[in-house]
Amino acid sequence: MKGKVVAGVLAPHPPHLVYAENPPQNEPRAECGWEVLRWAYERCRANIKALKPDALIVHSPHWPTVVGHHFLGLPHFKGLSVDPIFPHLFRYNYDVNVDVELSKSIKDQCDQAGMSTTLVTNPDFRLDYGSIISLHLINPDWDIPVVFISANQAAFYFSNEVGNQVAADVGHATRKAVEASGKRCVLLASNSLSHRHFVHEPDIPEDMSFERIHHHGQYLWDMKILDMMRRGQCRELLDIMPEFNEMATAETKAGALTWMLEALDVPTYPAIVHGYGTVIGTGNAVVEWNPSLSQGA
Ligand code: 2X7
Ligand code: FE2
Repeated sequence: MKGKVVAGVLAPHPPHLVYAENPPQNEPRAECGWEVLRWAYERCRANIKALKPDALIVHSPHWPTVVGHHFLGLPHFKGLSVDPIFPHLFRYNYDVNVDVELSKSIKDQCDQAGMSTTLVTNPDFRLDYGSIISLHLINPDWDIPVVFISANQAAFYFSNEVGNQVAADVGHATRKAVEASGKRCVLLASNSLSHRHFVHEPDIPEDMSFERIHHHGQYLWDMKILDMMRRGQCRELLDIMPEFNEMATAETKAGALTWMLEALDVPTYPAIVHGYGTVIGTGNAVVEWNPSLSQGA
């Protein structure tokens, strides 16, 4: 049977969201915080769980690689993930099962397309916090095998246009590998939208009286992008992605959203925006592309 990308999620990874959920894996404790985004994740999580996917595939800016893309080549990783900027919010004990077969077949498809790839076989390799956070928020039970894809830094070393193309190429390779695998997969683009953030934090990090967008221009850009998603204008969105990255200092610069939209074959049906909220001034949205739920898909 032909495999399929059954859904894609824009799954932002501010560590604050895991902190505020107080899961047993995370050491720090919170009182509350960022509820609108966390409730958005709750709704999205239910839809994704109902699909019963065979694997979750995540692309994260916090696994940056300069030479090509890297993939996990071992079935199991266990360790402590600490956010280097917010260690008081995120010290998370992870225990992750990898779909190595799928990981290697995406790598092979990238190789065949002429890209440079590396397979990670160091059992002590520390998994990036962006991937861990998005995966936790979509599936806190951790009962679905995962594939991690690193973020090549072409946008930073060359240009936003080159970065967008590289991410698109990995998206096409991912789709081919999923189809050949016979598996039903959900993709997670692990990133915020606009990404300028405040450099001071309140004494109580979850004090929501301090939480707001960093500046209005950033908010306007986020709303434009979300409006395009809701209208099914993903091709147009990909066309302006380089400008969005520049103007909103967007975290999409590292390629996760482009990768996912291309792997979804550039949806023309409306996305489900579960919610938007700021985290220390950055713009974040939980958005789902799920053809089984969207009219016109
Ligand atoms: O990595 C992040 C992020 N993307 C957004 C907000 C705050 C912290 O970390
Ligand atoms: Fe981030």
